Amino acid sequence: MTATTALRAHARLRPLDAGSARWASGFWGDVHDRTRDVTIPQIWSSLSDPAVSPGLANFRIAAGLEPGIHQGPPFMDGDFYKWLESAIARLETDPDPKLAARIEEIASLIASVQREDGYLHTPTIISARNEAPRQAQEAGVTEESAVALADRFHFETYNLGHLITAGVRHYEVTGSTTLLDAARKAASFLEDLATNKPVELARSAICPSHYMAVIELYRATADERYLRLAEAFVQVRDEFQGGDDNQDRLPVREQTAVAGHAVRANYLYAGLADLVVENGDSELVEVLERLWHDVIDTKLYITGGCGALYDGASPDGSPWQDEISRVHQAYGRAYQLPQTTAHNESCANIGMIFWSERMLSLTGDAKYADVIEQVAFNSLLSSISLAGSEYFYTNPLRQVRDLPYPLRRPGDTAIHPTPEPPPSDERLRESYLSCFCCPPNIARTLARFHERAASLGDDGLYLHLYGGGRVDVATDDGRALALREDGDYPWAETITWTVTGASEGGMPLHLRIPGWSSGATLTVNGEAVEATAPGTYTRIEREWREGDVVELTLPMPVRVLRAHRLAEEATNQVAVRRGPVVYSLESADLPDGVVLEQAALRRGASFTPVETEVAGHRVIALETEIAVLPGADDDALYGDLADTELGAATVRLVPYFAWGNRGAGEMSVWLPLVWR
Ligand code: FUB
Ligand code: ZN
Repeated sequence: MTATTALRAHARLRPLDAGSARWASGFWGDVHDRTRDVTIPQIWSSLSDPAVSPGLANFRIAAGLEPGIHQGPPFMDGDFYKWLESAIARLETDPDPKLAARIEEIASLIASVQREDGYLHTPTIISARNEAPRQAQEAGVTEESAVALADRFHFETYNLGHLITAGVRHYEVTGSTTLLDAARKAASFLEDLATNKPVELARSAICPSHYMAVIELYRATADERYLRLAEAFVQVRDEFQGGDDNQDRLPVREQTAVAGHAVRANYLYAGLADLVVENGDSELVEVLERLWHDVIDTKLYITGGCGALYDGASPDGSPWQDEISRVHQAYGRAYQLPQTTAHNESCANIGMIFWSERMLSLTGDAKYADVIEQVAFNSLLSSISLAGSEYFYTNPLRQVRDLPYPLRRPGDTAIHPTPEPPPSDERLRESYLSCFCCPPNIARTLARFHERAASLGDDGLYLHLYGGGRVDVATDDGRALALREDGDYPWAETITWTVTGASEGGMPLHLRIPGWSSGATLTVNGEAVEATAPGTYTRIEREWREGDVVELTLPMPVRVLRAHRLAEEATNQVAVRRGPVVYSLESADLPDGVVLEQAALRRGASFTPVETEVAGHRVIALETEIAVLPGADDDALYGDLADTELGAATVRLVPYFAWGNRGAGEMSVWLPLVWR
């Protein structure tokens, strides 16, 4: 297979489809299998069971197949399409005729609900079907749910965006045009808005999945209308004045700092990066690089989490009160990185992968792949249980007992209330969340995760992520290269690629030397090749022969990391990382009688990687001796320090992504450090 499309005029690197790059073994191979066998079916069992979720029922009611009213949040349609996208991805990697038939049936159901003008939003359509407008008129009240784009928090464009993406993927994978036709109609609806109702379009661009979507439609159809539509999205946005919560207080090109809802921000900038890959708008590239660095240099958690705040106000510190508005699930100030109350919505972390992979495609700069890896091994995987069937909405860096205030859970809003949130200190992953945006987002991201493994540039094959891949690529000039990756990354330091097929003429191979690494070594058929600096790609150019072996060793000493002086909540604390994996200490691994805040790492203590199981799943833990600090006698806000000796205990730190799989308990990524 070759790269997926001839478009992407300004891309340095082009993505590969599942026929060209796959996770086939090892760490990501296991995640792939789990996504296929557990996550995708588990989410379907929720969405298709009206006793659990209105996801499917809303479409059936909208189609007139059963009576009822719309239930769930207004973005439930979009979340249903995201599951569909994950199931379509599964068809691509692991064909399944029964699933293919079910997807086609669902596609027909969706298409049957769509209005002739392309609009599709089940709350409105159900309301119209139930004659709510007429009843409301008779009662003399306004029935908003029956009016398209009446309220920006109806999330119509978000829903249409995900419909378009699912339609494109369905077509690309199966050749069926059922959902693609619906996608085209949806794009026509958006086109009409751009022309005739630009304010409504700009106002309703919340969580703008449609920016990415119309570029995908452009790539699938090569129809320039959709590229023009993406450009119109930016233009109408820039003429509209909203607030920082939705990144529309300032025109995009004037933005210098990322603020507001982190999912919305990351989706917007990912969509703009997609646009730039097509139109080469160099001013926009600069804006995106500046904004990306604002996040990475000052706002990204060590786990790759995005969006520090449950709630805040923005712009920060403005002397003009009228200018300030509420933001939620949002990026905070530079270095404002609370731990227990870190919001870090799973969708936001995924959004950072989307944004970074597009920047990587645009520039070929390995720093973007570094961030994709950082998010992937930490905050992406933390958002799903090791079993693959429970999900987090928020991904904090610390979990403490007896928290005296509630942390709002997904769904605890006027739009979609959750009746009885569990205590904040028993935050555990759940199999169903009433605000269901994250689980199917996790599913589609993992089901398509092979797309981040490798890509093709004019100058050869680039391998970005390691963990059990297989690559088989060909270029238009007839050169081909196939590789099998073996190893136990991220647990083991050495990754081996064996050439399983090669054409005459060779194809340069570029291996990413991660930014976190130091002292990487590389051999080809046992002969040393110089590895380039961390944060670059090492290019290997030769005439490949079947059976050639490339071996990359990335030393993984355990690193003890500090935070910036302004990251106050991490003052005098450290975090532990080995390779790309960030570790955490859980109360389940503390001796009896020792509580989390008593645990301190020791400067100079050794950390021994040990193979262990967390909830029956193999991980590499780090064994170390900690200092046990004196505990507090009571819960007074302030008190004298106890005059006792430091204790000691041997504990195991577990990968952050594995925390919370052993029942309720405490956890922290950042820990105090004592000099012994
Ligand atoms: O926009 C859809 C979802 O709504 C987002 O992912 C969540 O953050 C919630 O605000
Ligand atoms: Zn979400």
